[in-house]
Amino acid sequence: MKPGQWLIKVRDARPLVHNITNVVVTNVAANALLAIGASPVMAYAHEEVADMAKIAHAVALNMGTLTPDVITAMRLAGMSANTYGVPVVFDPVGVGATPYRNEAAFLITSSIRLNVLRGNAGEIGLMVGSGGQVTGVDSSGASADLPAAMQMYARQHRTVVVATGEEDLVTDGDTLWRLTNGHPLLSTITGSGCSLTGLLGAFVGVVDKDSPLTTYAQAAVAAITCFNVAGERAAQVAYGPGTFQAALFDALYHLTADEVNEAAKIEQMD
Ligand code: ATP
Ligand code: TZP
Ligand code: MG
Ligand code: MG
Repeated sequence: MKPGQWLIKVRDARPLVHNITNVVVTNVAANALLAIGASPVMAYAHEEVADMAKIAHAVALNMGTLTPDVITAMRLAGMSANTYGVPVVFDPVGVGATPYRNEAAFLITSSIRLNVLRGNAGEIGLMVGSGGQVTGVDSSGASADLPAAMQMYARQHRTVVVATGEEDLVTDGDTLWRLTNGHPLLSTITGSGCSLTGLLGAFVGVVDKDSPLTTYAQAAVAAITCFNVAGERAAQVAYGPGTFQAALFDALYHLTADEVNEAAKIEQMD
C-alpha cells in the first residue's frame, strides 16, 4: 500500500492515540495528530492509564521529561496495551544524556513489547548498541554501523526500528528503507520528533491485528513520509521557525494522498 493510502486509512478510522509524552511538546503533538485526522488523548494518572491504553488504537510513549511517576505510568500503559493487542511506539528522548534516562529506557524496553522504537540517529545508535552521541535531547552523531545494528535489534526484539534525521532509516529486521523527504526547518522547532512519534501511533493504530511486522514497518514508512512531505510544503510558505510550526499544522491538515504519493522519496535498500 502506498503512503497516501495509509493516510486515507488513518483519516477514515480517526484512531485514538494515547500519548504519555513530555511537558515541552504536549500541545504540539496533540495538534499534529488532530491536523492529520487522528484523535489524541494525553493521560498520565496511574489510576487510569491501563484503561485508556486498553481502549486506544495505539499508545505512544515518550521519555522527554522523565519523573518516577511518568516511568510508572508508561509501564502500566504499555503493559495494558500489550495485554489487549494495542500497538506501542516508544521514543527514548535523550537516552545517553544521563544514567537516569538510560535506566528508564532499559526498564521500559525490558517490560513492554514495542511495535516501533523511534528516535533521532544518536538515540537509536545508543539503543541498538552501535554507539551514538546525544547532547541533551538532540542527536550529535551516529556510527556507520547504525543500519546493521538497527536490523539486528529489530530482529531480536521483533519491533520496527526508526532512526530520523536529515535522512530516515526504517527496518523490520529484514528490509531496510531509506527515506529522504523532509526539510531542515523541522529541526529548528521542538516537538517535530515527538509529533512524529504520535503520528507513528496513528498509522500503526490502523494496522489490522495479527499483521506481520513488515506491515507495521510500511505504516511507519507512510507516517514519516506524510510528516516530512508536510514539512516540505510548510517550508515553502514559512518565514522562520514560528511561522513554520503553524504552517506544518496547516500542511498536515491539507495533505492529500496523491500529493504524498507523488512527492514520496522512499528507497528500499535490501
Ligand atoms: P532532535 O531532538 O535531534 O531534533 P528529534 O527527535 O526531534 O531529534 P529529528 O531527527 O529531528 O527528531 O526528526 C524529526 C523529523 O524531522 C523527522 O521526520 C525527520 O525526517 C525530519 N528532519 C529532521 N532534520 C531534518 C533535516 N535536516 N532535513 C530533512 N528532514 C529533517
Ligand atoms: N527537553 C526535554 S523533551 C524536549 C526538550 C527540549 C523536547 C524534544 O522534542 P524533539 O521532538 O525530540 O525535538
Ligand atoms: Mg527535533
Ligand atoms: Mg526527539
